[in-house]
Amino acid sequence: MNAKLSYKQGDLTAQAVDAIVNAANTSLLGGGGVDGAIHRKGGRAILDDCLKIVARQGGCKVGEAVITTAGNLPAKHVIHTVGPVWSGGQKSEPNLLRNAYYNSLKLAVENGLKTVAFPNISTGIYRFPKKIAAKIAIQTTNEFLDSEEGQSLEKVIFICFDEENLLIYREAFNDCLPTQQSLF
Ligand code: AR6
Repeated sequence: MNAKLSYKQGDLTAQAVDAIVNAANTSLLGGGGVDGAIHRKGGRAILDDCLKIVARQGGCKVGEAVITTAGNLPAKHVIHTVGPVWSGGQKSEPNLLRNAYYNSLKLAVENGLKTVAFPNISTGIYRFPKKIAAKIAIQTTNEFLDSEEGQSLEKVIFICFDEENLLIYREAFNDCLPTQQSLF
């Protein structure tokens, strides 16, 4: 496991990082879950930026990502990505979830950001099985941090909100020591 990668239980909207990632929907106009919390606490400025993006490109496709201000939140930016709705696993859901993590990280790097916090995308209202989602999230992010294009990132953290995700991430991280420690 890359040493820049970590997890903790908490509220994504309270994280003072360069970017928090929103589990948005294709309309970019807000919704429930973590999306609702981000817009509620971040204020109107986030929606105004989203509306500009909608006018320009008509929303955000599943697996893609866009960036806005974070308004009143302690983070500097919000990266909005759209995870897939789980409908059995035969509709490219794993690939689309991978794309959501990858494109969010890529956008962070393109904007010169160093610290990023993710929620457990698609595992709430979109019903993606939490264990599979965690495996995809950790693997995609770990590979990105190890790759050439991820070198400028300093910290990526998964914010687990519900107890079930926290336990899943704890187990996954306990199984894989940070790469620096595993040398000994
Ligand atoms: N901080 C961190 N994680 C949170 C928070 C929070 N404040 N609140 C919820 N979660 P969900 P999805 C966790 O439903 O499944 C919206 O209506 C939650 O426990 O927010 O990708 C959008 O507009 C879960 O583990 O997102 C879309 O329509 C994780 O965030 C749709 O929901 C994701 O749950 C997206 O569904």
